Amino acid sequence: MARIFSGIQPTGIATLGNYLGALRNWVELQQGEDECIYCLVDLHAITTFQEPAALREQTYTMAALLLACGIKPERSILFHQSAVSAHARLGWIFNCVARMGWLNRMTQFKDKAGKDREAVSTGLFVYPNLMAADIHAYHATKVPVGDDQLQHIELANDIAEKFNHDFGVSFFPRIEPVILKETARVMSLRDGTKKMSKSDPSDQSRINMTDDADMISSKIRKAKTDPEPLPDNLAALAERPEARNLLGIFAAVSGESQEALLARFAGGGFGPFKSALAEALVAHVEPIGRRTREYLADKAELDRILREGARRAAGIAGPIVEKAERIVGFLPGAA
Ligand code: AQP
Repeated sequence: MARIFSGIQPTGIATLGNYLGALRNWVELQQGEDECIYCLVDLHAITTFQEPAALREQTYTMAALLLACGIKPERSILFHQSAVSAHARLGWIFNCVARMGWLNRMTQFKDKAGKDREAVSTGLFVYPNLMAADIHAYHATKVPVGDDQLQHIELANDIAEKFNHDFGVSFFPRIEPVILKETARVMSLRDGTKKMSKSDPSDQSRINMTDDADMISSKIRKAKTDPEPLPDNLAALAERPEARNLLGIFAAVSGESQEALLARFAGGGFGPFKSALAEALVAHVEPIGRRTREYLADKAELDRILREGARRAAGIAGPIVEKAERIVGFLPGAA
């Protein structure tokens, strides 16, 4: 049995991108024999400013959404990161192991900081060290990720290797990224070259997993496309990112292949295609939104689930991080 770790930032409402790229795979992984640990990474969330009341609400909503997607708390460990101090403790040790040069190469930092590198938080820069700590604190060896996260997994392995080498131990194992068959990269509805993001300033750029039927239909109707009719083959979509994105979404939520969908809609404009897509999306997303609202109506139960998850998570990570602290040379603290 291996241990799987994955996290999501409570920086907004999970989008269709988060769902197709991560959450539905998390649910599937629960069916296997590996132990699954799923974390609401609120420490990561504050690397960009979060209004405190909003952060609290977003954390509850994300917990409710994961449950609504099918995460079973009796099967998987579900908790919020700040509740388990092992993450921050190991994150600090890793800040002292990772090298500036390594972090300078991280493309996600470059993307998120943009031209304003001097003004972003130092937390955003060391984000990958904390991500490495999240995984290594559990000796997790499998991490389901999208292709955008592969560089961070490589860095987590470099950090573990340097730690092991510097202290003459073989304490942290190698991590294998789990690339799931259809780790779809879902793009913005406004710009097919930009990833769909829960913190994009434009709500029209994304489908939130809590959007109702009218909202989903309206966003798809207004989604950017081009004036050409739909072609009869995939190769012809190479230079049409918005059309390719909508087709990818349609295939992912309907279970039909992209080729079969093109065969059905080739030669026509986007009108009928978008109506059928909206219908498929509503059938998929609306029940999840409804269940999310049901879970959200009982915050005491969400608190109970998260507290129990944190207790189990701390039971695994606590002893591992304590051992790392002894390896580093820290004296034991309070029992
Ligand atoms: N558009 C996407 N398509 C496919 N997968 C995606 N993921 C995110 N966006 C897409 C996957 O969702 C998981 C959790 O992501 P995260 O919350 O840790 O951070 P992120 O990747 O930065 O996601 P967002 O939505 O863009 O958040 P913000 O706006 O806060 O930065 C990851 O496995 C990710 O691959």
